[in-house]
Amino acid sequence: MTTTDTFAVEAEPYPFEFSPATCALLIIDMQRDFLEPGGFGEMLGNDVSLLRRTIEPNRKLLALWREKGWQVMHTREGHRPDLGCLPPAKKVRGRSPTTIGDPGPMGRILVRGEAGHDIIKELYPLPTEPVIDKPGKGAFYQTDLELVLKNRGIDTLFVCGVTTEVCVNTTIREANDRGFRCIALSDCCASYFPKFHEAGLAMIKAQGGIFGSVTGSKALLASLQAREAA
Ligand code: C5J
Repeated sequence: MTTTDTFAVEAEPYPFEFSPATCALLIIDMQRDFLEPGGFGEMLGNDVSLLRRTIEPNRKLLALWREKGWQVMHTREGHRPDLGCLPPAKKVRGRSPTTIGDPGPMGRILVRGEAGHDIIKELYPLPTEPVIDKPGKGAFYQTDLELVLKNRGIDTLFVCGVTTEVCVNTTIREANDRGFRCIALSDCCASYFPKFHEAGLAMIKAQGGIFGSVTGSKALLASLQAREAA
């Protein structure tokens, strides 16, 4: 297969066509503080194993994308060390004694440069893969993601990461409004709340795919292998 080929993968609500030349794998916020035991997510009482289930399917997809030479991008949610990009309204959400910017188990919480803010080692970006540092939930808000995608000729996003109902959903909505075609990989996304994961996916694909499509990594890998074997 070449990058100028077009492909179709079984998806909901209907098969999803894409061209490798104009698609990117966008991996959202697979950060240590959200996923690792002993991180901020666990400190808040969340079961991080619900998120860790996505590591292996993400790893397989990332390996395939890299092998093919297709485009990969990563995001991280976090703030400048001086917290200049942290709105007071975001800082106080949760009314927790420990909030963004405070010392946490892996350094200052959601602060750029701190250990917990970094991406987990299993999915660590290569130097050639753009990492978008975002202060908000959506990856387009106050970042140069749109510019980077347009400069690379990308019109289609395969979206993975955490959490399904927050940063993944927000990013897909933002992308759709900006004219990008999006497909979420169900087993490569997760939430601390399984029912929110299901609802997050259901919202994307409802009403004829109102702002995106949904498939699983196995279906995607199978369709690429079948195509290769043909
Ligand atoms: C993300 C969050 N990445 N849930 N953040 O979804 O606060």
